[in-house]
Amino acid sequence: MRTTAVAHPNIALLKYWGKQDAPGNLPATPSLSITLDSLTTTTTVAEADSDQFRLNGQVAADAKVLRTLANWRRDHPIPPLAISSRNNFPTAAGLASSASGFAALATAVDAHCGLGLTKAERSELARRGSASAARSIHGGFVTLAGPDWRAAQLLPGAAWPLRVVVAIAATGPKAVPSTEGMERSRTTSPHFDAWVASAAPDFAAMKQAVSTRDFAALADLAEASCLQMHALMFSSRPPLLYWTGATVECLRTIRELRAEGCQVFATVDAGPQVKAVCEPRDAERVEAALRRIGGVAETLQAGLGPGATASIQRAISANACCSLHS
Ligand code: 2P0
Repeated sequence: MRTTAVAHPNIALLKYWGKQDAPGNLPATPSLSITLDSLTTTTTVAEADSDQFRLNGQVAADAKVLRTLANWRRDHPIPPLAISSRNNFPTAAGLASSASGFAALATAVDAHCGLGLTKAERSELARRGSASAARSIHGGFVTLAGPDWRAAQLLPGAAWPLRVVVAIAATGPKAVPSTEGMERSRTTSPHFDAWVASAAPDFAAMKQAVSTRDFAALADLAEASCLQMHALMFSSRPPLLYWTGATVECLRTIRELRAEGCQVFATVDAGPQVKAVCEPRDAERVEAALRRIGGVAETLQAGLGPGATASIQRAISANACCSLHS
């Protein structure tokens, strides 16, 4: 028996950067994200003699995956697993591959081992692997906030079908992984307490902007959260600078487009990629403008996508199998 799960990355519009000084991989701040559609992580699990992990076809000694499985086994009966995971987009380059990765893994393990988890419980499992992964359990607009730190859907994607244009400025893995970077910011940036203090009112305002489909308010709040997070990164010691020159050019171009009347705003995560969130009618114009920027290797577009799902394949004979969808 094998189980395959599919999950999509999410892009935070209100950012999570920094953890609580407590067990459970709990964020220090609430966050709000959109789950994408065309970027996909597909993860298959099957029982094995010992845990094995392959990423994009290569054996990978991923300590975070093995540590997370050990953490899950404290609460759930999970046998040794052979795990094979594939991304159809660059891994570990600020495109949220750990979010879709741990959401797919939690979903595959839940279905494969018959754990019978609710979505909220699956979100908690995913969060223990990577906090942003808690949000990829759900589709559309998603919140992750205390006190339980289990993600919830705020609005389905179909209710406000925004588009996301991604400008890829570099495809290599990032210099400082997110977990290490956010711990550096928490312990060294003089602005960390101000970041945490502003999160609750910004979260309430952004929930309101999404609920009322107020694009201008969402744009202002999302750009402020993004730039405040990068200010936190710049002010860490040693500083975290994930941007390239192309990142800055994309940000400037998106500002100009907005000034010309395009319904678009920018957000950047722990990498150089720029995500332009826009109304569908402006997506082609935004993509064409970003593609012209020197240093932008490629652009891609996504819509808002669904949450993570799994299907179980039971072998009946060498040539046939049946699928059960959950
Ligand atoms: C986010 N990021 O809210 C923010 C914005 C990157 C920038 O969540 O330590 O891989 O595994 O919980 O979830 C990236 O951090 O970190 C992230 P861990 P994660 O999407």
